[in-house]
Amino acid sequence: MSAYIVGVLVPLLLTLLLRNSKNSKKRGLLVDVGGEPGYAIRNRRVTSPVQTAWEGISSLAELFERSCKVYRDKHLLGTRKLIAREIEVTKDGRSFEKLHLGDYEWLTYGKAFEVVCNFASGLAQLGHKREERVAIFADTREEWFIALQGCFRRNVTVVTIYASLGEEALCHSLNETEVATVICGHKELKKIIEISGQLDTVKHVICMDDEIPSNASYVEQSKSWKITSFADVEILGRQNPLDADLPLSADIAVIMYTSGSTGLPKGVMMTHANVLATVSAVMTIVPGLGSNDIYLAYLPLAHILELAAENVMAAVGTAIGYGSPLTLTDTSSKIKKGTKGDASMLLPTVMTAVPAILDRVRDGVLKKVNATGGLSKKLFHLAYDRSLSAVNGSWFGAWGLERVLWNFLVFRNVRAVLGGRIRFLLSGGAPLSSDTQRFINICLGAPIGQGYGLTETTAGATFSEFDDASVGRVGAPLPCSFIKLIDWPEGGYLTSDSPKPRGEIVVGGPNVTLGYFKNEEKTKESYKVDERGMRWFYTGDIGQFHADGCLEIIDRKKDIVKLQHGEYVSLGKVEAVLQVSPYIDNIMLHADPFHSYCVALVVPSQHTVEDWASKQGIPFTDFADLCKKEETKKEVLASIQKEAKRARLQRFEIPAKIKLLSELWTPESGLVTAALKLKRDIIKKTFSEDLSNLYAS
Ligand SMILES: *[C@@H]1O[C@H](CO)[C@@H](O)[C@H](O)[C@H]1NC(C)=O
Ligand SMILES: *[C@@H]1O[C@H](CO)[C@@H](O)[C@H](O)[C@H]1NC(C)=O
Ligand SMILES: *[C@@H]1O[C@H](CO)[C@@H](O)[C@H](O)[C@H]1NC(C)=O
Ligand SMILES: *[C@@H]1O[C@H](CO)[C@@H](O)[C@H](O)[C@H]1NC(C)=O
Ligand SMILES: *[C@@H]1O[C@H](CO)[C@@H](O)[C@H](O)[C@H]1NC(C)=O
Ligand SMILES: CC(=O)N[C@H]1CO[C@H](CO)[C@@H](O)[C@@H]1O
Repeated sequence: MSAYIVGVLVPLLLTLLLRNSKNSKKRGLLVDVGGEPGYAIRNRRVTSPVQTAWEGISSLAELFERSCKVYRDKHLLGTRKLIAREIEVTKDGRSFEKLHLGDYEWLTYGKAFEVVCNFASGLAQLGHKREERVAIFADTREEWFIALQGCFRRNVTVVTIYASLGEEALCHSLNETEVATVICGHKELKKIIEISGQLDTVKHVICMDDEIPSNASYVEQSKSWKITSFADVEILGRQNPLDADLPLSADIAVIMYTSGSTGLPKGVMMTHANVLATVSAVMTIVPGLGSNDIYLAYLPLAHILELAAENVMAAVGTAIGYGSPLTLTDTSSKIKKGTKGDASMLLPTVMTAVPAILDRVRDGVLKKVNATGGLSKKLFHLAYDRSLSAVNGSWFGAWGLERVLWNFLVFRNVRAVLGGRIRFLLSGGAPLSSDTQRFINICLGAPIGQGYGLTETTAGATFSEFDDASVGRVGAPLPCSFIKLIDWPEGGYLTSDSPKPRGEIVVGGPNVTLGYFKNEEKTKESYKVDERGMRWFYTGDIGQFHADGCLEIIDRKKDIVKLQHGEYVSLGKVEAVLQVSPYIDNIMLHADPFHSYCVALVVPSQHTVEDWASKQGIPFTDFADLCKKEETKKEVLASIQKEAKRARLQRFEIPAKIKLLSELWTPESGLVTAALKLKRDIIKKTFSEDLSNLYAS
């Protein structure tokens, strides 16, 4: 009880004594640029976009070599030792794989450089010619990074493919880039073997795992593929070393296939200069980033956010420990009960995250707090509300002491979930809701750098600075980018809008990629070079600039639908609002010009709905059964209406009818991208019948 009293009194006193100072520093400045007229902003620290932060370094291969010399004996790559793999069978007969993982085993920068050189030599000795392309198709792991750097040392272009991409997209990307060598894990090799009949250019496969699928010999005979283990390639290279064959800055480093929301994926061509510019810029986002930091790597490396982040870490001497989304925390689904998750083993100081993951962290914490009830629940909410009003002004404001107190009393336990040492989070891939951003700020006691960028801009376009305590914005332009807004009159967004200029976001600078591989037409649609020689990428996103030069994403051209009576509905905006409801795990709003109202497909949160049903005494056999019940639909709809009201949505923006779906939307199901963004067209197709029923009923 005394902690409770201290918790109330001390903050009150502190508030009386100290005041927050509101931060209004200019983060981005107006800049005069060429090309289409618009409203352009640059980073306040540079007058022209940065190309490299290191003198004389112009490619990722050179950067890596430099780093390995400078940080020789520091840890670079860490992987957990597998102690045991167990199958756990639940009461209802379903079985789950559980892993017992040990401590991290590390490669130093010096040792990693040797391994990379060996791999590079081994790749050449296998017979892979340097003008041929390599594809890396695997989950995020140490070998992925080594293979990437190995290819760079031989000026070999790497094709990256999301591990969760469907068969058709996989075939398409391997075929289009005429890949000669595929580097993959055991699991992915099975997929590759299945589609081997359609792959005519593949000659070598390098398997990261020592176990090779049993019918691999089939493709070795029928397709005369050569399958070699990663370890053997390294040995081959060690015994037959070759000189490096370093690329130039304008050479293509990566062709990244993005899991587009529609149609077949497009390969974005990135030069070494592109990625280097992003790395040079993003490095400045995390204050003091260096060899005392530890980075937990678990997002897909085939995603530009993670690829750029790991290259940043390796450039400044940070240690990279590998994990996976399913083994992240002690309670993650693949972690054996009673053993440690990746975060509590690694004790990272820096992490990247996508909003969907942060939303889950938030929901998980709230659920746990709610379940404890009583005093600790009250204390949590008191601490949270106090911190919320304090943090609202400035992150480094005068409430530092109070924060220490709350951290000690309440949030310490929350922080422990991610190891307790996180000092910075990088978030990107999709807009983060303000609620979640605040929640993570407060509970983890760490700032979030929220970034905006696309594969086409090599991730880096804008990033919020560590001392920016605002929410819902994506920060000022990175030092490697200019950001310009241009009018989009059809959508009603103009750069002359007051008080904030609005328009389509166009990104310019050395980080803007070359375009889409073998797709001149699509490249011409979205990329333009202006009369001053600067490349610009047209994002299709709608943004507005705040007075301090920070960008806020407010819409997406494609996602705005005009209803029957002429009102515009922004699907993304409404979904973000409704997503906050505890009843909703995922939601897709649907609108079309033939109706005057919207409808929605909803995957309810199983836990919340089942809890509610139990309390109401509603009988059900399973979740699917519950989703079919009229009462459930009513309850979820009521919650939707509540959130809509809170966010002051217009009546036509609120879904009039909903359909509850009991199956989760995962990247594996193909309904969302690896970054967990909705694939609207595919969801629409999959549930077309449900949608027409919604409009019909
Ligand atoms: C790197 O490879 C590309 C494609 O094969 C080639 O055009 C380029 O000249 C190479 N760069 C160097 C420095 O050899
Ligand atoms: C692979 O590409 C070739 C041309 O490069 C094309 O003729 C063939 O149809 C493609 N195959 C598949 C399965 O996409
Ligand atoms: C490889 O084995 C799996 C099952 O063991 C089988 O389903 C598949 O058809 C086999 N593939 C080939 C190409 O033989
Ligand atoms: C928390 O628990 C209370 C009852 O103890 C319940 O009414 C409420 O909906 C719960 N909130 C969340 C977010 O789970
Ligand atoms: C935070 O500040 C804004 C204005 O700066 C204000 O509108 C909002 O109510 C504040 N929120 C809290 C929780 O104090
Ligand atoms: C590779 C690339 O696009 N390089 C361009 C980067 O931007 C500068 C101007 O900012 C151009 O001169 C380069 O050609």
